[in-house]
Amino acid sequence: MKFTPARLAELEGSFQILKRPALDRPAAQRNPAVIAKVSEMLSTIEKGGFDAVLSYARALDGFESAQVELGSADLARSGDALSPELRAALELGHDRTSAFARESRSHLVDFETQLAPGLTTGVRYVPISRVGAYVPAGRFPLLAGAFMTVGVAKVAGVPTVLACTPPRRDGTADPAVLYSSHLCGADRVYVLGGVQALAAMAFGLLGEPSVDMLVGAGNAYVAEAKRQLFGKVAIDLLAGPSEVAVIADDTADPVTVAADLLGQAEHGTESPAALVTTSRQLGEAVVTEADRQLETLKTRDIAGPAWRDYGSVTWAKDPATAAALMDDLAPEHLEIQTADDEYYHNALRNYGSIFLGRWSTVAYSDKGMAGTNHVLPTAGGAKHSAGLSVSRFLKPLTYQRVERSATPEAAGAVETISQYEGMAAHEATATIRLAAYRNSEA
Ligand code: HSO
Ligand code: ZN
Repeated sequence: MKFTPARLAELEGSFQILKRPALDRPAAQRNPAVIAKVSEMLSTIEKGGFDAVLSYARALDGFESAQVELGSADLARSGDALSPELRAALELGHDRTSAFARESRSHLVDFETQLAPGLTTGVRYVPISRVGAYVPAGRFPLLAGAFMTVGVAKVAGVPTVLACTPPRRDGTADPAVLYSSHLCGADRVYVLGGVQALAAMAFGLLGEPSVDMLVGAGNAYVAEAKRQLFGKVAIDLLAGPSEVAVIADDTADPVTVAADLLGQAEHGTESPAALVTTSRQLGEAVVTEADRQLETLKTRDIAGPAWRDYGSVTWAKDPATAAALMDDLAPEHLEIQTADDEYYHNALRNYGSIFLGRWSTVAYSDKGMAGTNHVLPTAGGAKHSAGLSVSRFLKPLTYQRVERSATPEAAGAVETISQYEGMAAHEATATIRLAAYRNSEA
């Protein structure tokens, strides 16, 4: 998350950077070594099939003879290993994300319209048939991951949803990840990680036909594999390091703002966190407070370098400048903690998901409690894309029904256009209909 120099030049004199990131390199830069490694792995797996998948699993995950494919009975049993509190929390997250997805689904309504006499056109929403979800469990097992991908796909009506999640050191998957996949109705779950998992789903190496779409976040290798498989399959988006940004004014609490910035900085040492504030005093207090909180934070080895290298605090002279700066950053997550949150809600256009008011925090969405999806565009992708949602799993398929009465106008225009283009065969399809129209009764 970096301001673009042109935008900064435009706003010159209206802002001041109070804390600058230590590194200038964008966190989401693609790494040539990763690109080359992924490309080699994909072609090896495409040629070598499931054996190649297993040998990568062994080499990269130290995977031994654990069970790769889990059926619904194994998944259902995974809940037994969890505390009742954790089960209840996961059930709540699943209930809320599926309720939000169902409500979103209900607003995507098939329609039909008559554009001219005898010309009816319309849309039918049809789910993608086969989806493969990657449920990451790298440094942290992200337990709500399946809700956002598997669960939302199921609400969209996707008939077959496969999920892959990486093995732990002992070759088994995290039982809480499995339980959340079970709650979502995953059809099958495979204990497979990284590039080999995505390749196995995309090339149809799991005793199943290949999937039509790959979804879900992961590390740089996972993102690169999705990028290289795009075209063969659809993908949701290419997620880089998770990001957070906050707009706060003098009414905000520096302890809360600092905690929320560190909250996402914890994802990785390259996770950006940006504060834009109309109060210098608040900005300075957050810098002090973040350092203080880092002293005792258990994950300070990750959040500390992230905040040092990719953390920023910028003072803006007024709300309009703050909004312009933030729209330029286009952050994945955006919190608003001000006296007039709705001003920003109305003014801003570029963000993955917005959290309005001091009681809203990104972690609520991260863990499924807000119902919204946590698979969101990063690295400025919010300028052109929104996050994952039920609509992404539905194809708005169009249809048209043309009757005799619509023929003269449509066919005449098609003849004229086709003649100009030199497309004689196209022209003929209209001409024969025009002749049939003239020879038939109304
Ligand atoms: N912030 C991540 C999702 C997540 N964080 C889940 C914690 N758990 C991407 O939106
Ligand atoms: Zn998070």
